[in-house]
Amino acid sequence: MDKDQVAEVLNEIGVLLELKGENPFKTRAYANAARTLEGLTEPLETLIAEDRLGGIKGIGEALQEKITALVTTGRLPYYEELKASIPAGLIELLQIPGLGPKKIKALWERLDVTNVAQLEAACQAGKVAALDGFGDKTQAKILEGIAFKRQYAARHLLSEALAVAEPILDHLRGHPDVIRCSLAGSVRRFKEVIGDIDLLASSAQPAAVIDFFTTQPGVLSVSAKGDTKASVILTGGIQADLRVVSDAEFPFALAYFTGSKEHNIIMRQRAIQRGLRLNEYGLFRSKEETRDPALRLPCHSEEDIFEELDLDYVPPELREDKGEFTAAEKGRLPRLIEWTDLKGSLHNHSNWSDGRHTLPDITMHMHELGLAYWAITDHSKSSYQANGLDAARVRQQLGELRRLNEEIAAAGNDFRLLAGTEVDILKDRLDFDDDLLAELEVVVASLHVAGSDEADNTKRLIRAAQNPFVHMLGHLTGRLLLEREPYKVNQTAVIDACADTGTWIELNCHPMRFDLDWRLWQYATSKGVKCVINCDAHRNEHAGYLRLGAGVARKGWLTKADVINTLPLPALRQELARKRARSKR
Ligand code: DGT
Ligand code: CA
Ligand code: CA
Ligand code: ZN
Repeated sequence: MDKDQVAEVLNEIGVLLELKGENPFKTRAYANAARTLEGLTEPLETLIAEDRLGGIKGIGEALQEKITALVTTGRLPYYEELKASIPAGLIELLQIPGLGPKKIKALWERLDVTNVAQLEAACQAGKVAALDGFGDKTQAKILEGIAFKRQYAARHLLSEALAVAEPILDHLRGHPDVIRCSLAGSVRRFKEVIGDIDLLASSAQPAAVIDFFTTQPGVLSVSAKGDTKASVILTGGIQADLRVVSDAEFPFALAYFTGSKEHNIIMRQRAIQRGLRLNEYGLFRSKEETRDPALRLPCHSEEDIFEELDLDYVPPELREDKGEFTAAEKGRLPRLIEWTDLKGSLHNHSNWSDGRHTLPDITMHMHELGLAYWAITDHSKSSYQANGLDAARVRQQLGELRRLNEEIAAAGNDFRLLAGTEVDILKDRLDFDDDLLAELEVVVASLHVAGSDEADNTKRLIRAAQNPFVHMLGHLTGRLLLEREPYKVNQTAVIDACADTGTWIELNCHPMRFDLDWRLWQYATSKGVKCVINCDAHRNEHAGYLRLGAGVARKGWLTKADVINTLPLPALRQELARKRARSKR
């Protein structure tokens, strides 16, 4: 264990002792020792090796023994026994704002409360207010704290995190004391669902930057604030952490706090293999843990760190220990797609089904965005709750789209609407006949009402892929992140069927979907399956999902060549014709 981890254990021991009602001097000694350790400039390993722990003020014999055990073995039986002697739920109560060890001890002893649920029930029954030293006000505050905790402990959509983090990042960038700053953590890695937001800045005036951060608009409350780091809760209940480091440390801290943990572990091992040490403070010419600037290799960017470890630069999205090291060693990392490579979206809705905007509105908006094409794929008739179109209305819409395209062409513009459908995959057939599908330029097939049987769902999707008029499968698993589990389906079997039939698979970039999942794209492309990054837009604003979708596609190792809607219109039309031509042969 390093000293921060040891300090954390000591702090926790202090709290546990307080919960047990130990005398305050003893409990405070642990908290003090923890603080002392955090302030040390030398690694604990060195102090122990040279037998100098005892020379540090406030660290007596008993503490020396415990610290040594933690550093050398990573374990401390005393701590483990202490922890086991207290209900786990009590420790969790400590995270509720306004509840300290003393109050928790009283609740435990007098009301037999040992977890959040029991505490909530006791508050609602008015039992907490009746206790000596509590009262109505405290009880109300505890209930508020429980609600708050529940909200921010949750996980959040990437899109929501970006929406609150990016403005703050922009403000930080504009602050005169900020030299460099960046997102870090899972948000920088573009995980579809995130725990908290991590921000990193470099500055010679960290305290000023921290003050600025904690007073940003959108900060609901400040959970922790020190000289170089702070945690706040933002609108929507998302926690954000900012760390401020020196500019020399910035690249190392950025690499460290970007993670993932799994990726970091391999990076650290590679450093050790080269007789170096890598941590959040630097890459050091040292065989043991250190943060001594004199031993630090001069890396000015993350690129330099990777180079020192004989690796090509690994983009943040790929830092999941899913093959990036093998590829980066051999110079075989893919050149990832950029969102500006995308020329349009092939799965979108209009007010003809459940979309918001009219066809002329959509035309104007997407043309103005600089896109080359936009497919209208409204729902088919079985999706009656989404106002799905029957065959007659599809043909009527087709006429309207032709007329709009003629207008666009007459005005000398190259932008085009593409006529399509999102046809429902029913139990034993598609919602439209092949004759109608053959009249449409773009056909997306989606399973909207799945059954509970995996084999059956899989069979339905495979049959859809086998239809020569179906270009692509939409949102393959139907998942809604943080809301609805994917339906049961053998995804690799469906991918194999798409490979066999020349069917594309959508990466639906609605922020609750990102379906097909990024973890499966390496498999899909290895089979030769192409991706289509689709907005599934129901409003014009949803065109912005393309940027998110491209980020998630990068996470799936996708290149421009893997993605159909990077093609300009003439080439796209050729590709759209390919599967149909193949079935005629
Ligand atoms: P999240 O917030 O749950 O979505 O995921 P992350 O990856 O943002 O995780 P977080 O916020 O706990 O920490 C940010 C990064 O800091 C993480 O990706 C890697 C680094 N990190 C944090 N704790 C550790 C650790 O104990 N060991 C290592 N190697 N890295 C860590
Ligand atoms: Ca995080
Ligand atoms: Ca964090
Ligand atoms: Zn749709």
